[in-house]
Amino acid sequence: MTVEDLYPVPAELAKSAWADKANYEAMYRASVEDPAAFWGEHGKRVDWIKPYTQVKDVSYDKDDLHIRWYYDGTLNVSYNCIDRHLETKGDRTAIIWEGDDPSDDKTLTYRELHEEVCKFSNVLKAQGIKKGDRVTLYMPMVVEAAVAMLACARIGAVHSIVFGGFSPDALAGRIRDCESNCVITADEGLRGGKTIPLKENTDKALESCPDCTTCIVIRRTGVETGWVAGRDVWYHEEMAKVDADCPPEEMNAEDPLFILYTSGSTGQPKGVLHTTGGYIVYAAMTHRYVFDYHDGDIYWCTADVGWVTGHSYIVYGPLANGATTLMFEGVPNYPTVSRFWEVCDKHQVNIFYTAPTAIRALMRDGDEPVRKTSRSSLRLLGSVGEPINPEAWRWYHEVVGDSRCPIVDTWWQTETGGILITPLPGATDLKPGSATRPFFGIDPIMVDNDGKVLEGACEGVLCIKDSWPGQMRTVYGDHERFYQTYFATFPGRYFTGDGARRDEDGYYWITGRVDDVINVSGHRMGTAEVESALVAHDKVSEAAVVGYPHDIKGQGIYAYVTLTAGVESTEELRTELAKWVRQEIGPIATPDLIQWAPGLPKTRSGKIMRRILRKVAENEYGSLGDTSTLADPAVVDELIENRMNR
Ligand code: 6R9
Repeated sequence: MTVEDLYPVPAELAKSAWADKANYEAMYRASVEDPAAFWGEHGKRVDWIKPYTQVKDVSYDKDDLHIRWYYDGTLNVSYNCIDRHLETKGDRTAIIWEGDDPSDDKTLTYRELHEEVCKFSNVLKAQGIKKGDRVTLYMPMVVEAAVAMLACARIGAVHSIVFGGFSPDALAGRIRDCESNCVITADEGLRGGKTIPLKENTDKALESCPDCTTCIVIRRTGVETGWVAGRDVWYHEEMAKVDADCPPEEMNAEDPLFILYTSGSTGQPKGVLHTTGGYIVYAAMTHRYVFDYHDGDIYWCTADVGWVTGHSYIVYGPLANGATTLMFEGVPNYPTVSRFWEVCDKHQVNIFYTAPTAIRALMRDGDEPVRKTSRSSLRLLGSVGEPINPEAWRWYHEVVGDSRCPIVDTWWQTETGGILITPLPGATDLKPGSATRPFFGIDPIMVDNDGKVLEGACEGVLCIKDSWPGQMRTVYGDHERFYQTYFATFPGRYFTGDGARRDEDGYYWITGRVDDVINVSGHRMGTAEVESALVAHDKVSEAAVVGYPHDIKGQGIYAYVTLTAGVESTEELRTELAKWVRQEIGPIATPDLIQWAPGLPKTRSGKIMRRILRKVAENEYGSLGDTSTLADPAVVDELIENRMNR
């Protein structure tokens, strides 16, 4: 590590930040030495109806797996995100909404947000939605998405957001898995000037969801849509019928707040379940410290509310802190590639949080589209979703941040609820490409494949030793799968699925997934999901999917396809299969490269050797390693001969 590679904390920032180096060290030590005392204290960041007397009760044992925080306390998340700010910040902007079209924007104060949320809570109640019911949201990035989330939280319903890019089938599967009785959607979504037929997709999905009997529709573009009488209602019509009086429901700290489906290495997506008390404490505290949020700051996270980043760092964390949070409907390159920076100038954004894939894409267009904007309001930059390569980090730092703004590279997962490894801007010297150090209460441990704990500088699999309040509580409806996925591999620890390197300064460098999960533009995709979509096509007999390095997306999707006997391998079929996967799962799962593979490399026991497929996809077939256990080694030569990524 050369000296130039260290970006020290700016002295001014160390003075004004919530934590400087000494604070971080002292608080971190306290947090891991006595977690119950530490979190007992910080639980007071939120308002409780009945204060907790118990802080932590956790066991990772197979027969007794349970995670409980603040479990005898009661509270309401919507109250914490809205009502408690009304007295001092009622007229402060809670949400700045920036539409897809630059001329389309609006703001909501905390008081206005309160009124909307109370009214929509009453709409939900009028539709028969009760505490504990699961409500699916399939929505564009409109203010109503945040309103719907908070209204669910207010009445104790459990929301499950399905990203608007998912297909009708994917939506239906998620509605059925959590037995949701209500879906909230919009006529259409609007992104980058293109429409997304959300209501039409919902109609298709609901054909196979007989128990989902209510569909609330937001009018976004005004297009004509299908209508099922008795099931479909307009958001604006129902809102006109209710009053704005809706006291928040008293929830136990361990009552469910939301379910969010995410991809794993095997089978169907998992419904990650988060609960109320620990989640909101953790989201609020990480938002405050990681983004060094101070009253009055304008904060913008460019994620979609369909992903966990949108949950914790557009809606719950910022609003719990009384922040001004910006919601953006559009995309980075519409109408021009300067859009992000123009929005920063227009709304005087101070803190900007985005994904490496966006940075890499914008970097390709050069410095000028960035330089021509001011960005002088920016103070801090953030990155999330995948490892940020040092080249993109430096460009983000020098060009976007004018070498003035620290970058917080935040590592975390849907399962973790909030950020676990990250710099704190006033406390952590930065190294481009490293997520740096653990947040308070997080005790990372590195293990080798045999579960042996590694000390000092090392490379291995990243596990977390103890629990933290924002941790997921179960896989919805499948507690056994929760155990198997996260606690069976290295008993007694949370297994993250990520590989990492720890350097001599104790900094973590996340190297990527060690399981069959790939990360495409920061979106998690299980290779098994894409494979099962492919084999569902009648011309496909077998498929194997791997990731390969992609300049913009981080990883691209590379599919090896064995066709059914007698089917001809044509270019048309290639296009047809790509389209098929798009339809089955959604655009984010579209294979980038499809290679016809008359045979796949298998062991004698019939297991596909993915290691080989990855190497060929990476165009690194010179280092295939041991192929002697293959049933038919000749398959490999054929694969290399016809490789797609040259
Ligand atoms: C928040 C989110 C989780 C996976 C995670 C890891 C990758 C996320 C990262 C990162 C390196 C970072 N990941 N942030 N890798 N550096 N700063 O993205 O959640 O969609 O569940 O994805 O994303 O591989 O395991 P999720």
